Amino acid sequence: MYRPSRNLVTLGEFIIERQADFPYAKGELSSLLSDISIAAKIVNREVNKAGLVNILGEAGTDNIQGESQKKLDVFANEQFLAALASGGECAGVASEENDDIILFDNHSTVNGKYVVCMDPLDGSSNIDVNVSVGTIFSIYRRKTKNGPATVEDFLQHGSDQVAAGYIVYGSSTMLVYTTGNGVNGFTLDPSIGEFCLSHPEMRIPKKGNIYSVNQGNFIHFPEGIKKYIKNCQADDKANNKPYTLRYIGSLVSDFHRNLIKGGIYIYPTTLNSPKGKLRLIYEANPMAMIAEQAGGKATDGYKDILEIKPLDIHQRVPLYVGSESMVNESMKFLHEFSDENMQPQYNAKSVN
Ligand code: P6P
Repeated sequence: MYRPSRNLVTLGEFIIERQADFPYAKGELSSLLSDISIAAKIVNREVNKAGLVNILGEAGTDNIQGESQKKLDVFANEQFLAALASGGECAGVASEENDDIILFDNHSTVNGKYVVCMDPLDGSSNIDVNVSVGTIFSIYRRKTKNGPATVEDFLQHGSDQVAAGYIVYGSSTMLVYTTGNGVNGFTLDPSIGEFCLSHPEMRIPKKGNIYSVNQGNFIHFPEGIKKYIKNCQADDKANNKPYTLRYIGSLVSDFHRNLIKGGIYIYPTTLNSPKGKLRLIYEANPMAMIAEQAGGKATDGYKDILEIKPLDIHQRVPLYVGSESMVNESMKFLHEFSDENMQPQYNAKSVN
């Protein structure tokens, strides 16, 4: 009986291996995940030379090959849309870069079984200062059966996601995803151009000592979050405090570090973001699915993110995500010290 001698498992091999988790799937989800990984490799190549591109000319000008240069987030969006359109499994995309849903009208994709919500390049303002950025994606089976997808296909509860993941373009490039059977991380090996399994069965520590929040907004935070942050800073060695503040302004990177080390990421309501800043369907929901699948928790401060019914594809929500005990502790402070009226109300009138 042949036994492979190498212990390297590529993303493609892993997806095929795990296909058995989906008894009725005929490989469509596997193929869709592979389409995303191809676009990720192309985006990675451009992100890694972004500085060079800036030297060669500003976005909007022509590069030495005479191609018009695009802002990297527009470029990233185009790569993922192209890969998903040609892959044939995806009927449409809701993207941070597009006001409305993008429907693929070539025959194979109009009947594609899935739709994708994505933030093609989250944290892109960090590109010019060489700080890690990321792509976030969320996959649903369509609710509509034939013909073009409709916006209802994209406004499903996060608990209905069939897969969620992110790519972090950092010191190394990693793809982390879940299909509801745990979380696995793959590191891109540029020498072979493959994502290779490097972090099998990722679990977030129940407790951590890292909190990630933009303290510049402190005076506009709910009273309970002000008190929670002060509690994180307390001189309380018995409870491993003061915690460490780590916030780099890139959700994917802050989330990824906290997933590995334990910690909490908070973007609460603020004066400038009364509904929170993060977007429900292509930032909060995928991160919430990953967090829960890794043993963590994700809420809007009151309600599980995955239980919120989206009303608009660009709807914002407050986000508390990470180690379960830290999310619970932050919510205890929020409920005890904040005005109940601060609780997010989800109605069609104002969602953004
Ligand atoms: P602020 C990036 O724009 C982003 O959506 C997240 O990646 C990041 O965590 C957050 O916004 C940063 O927002 O207001 O702290 O600059």
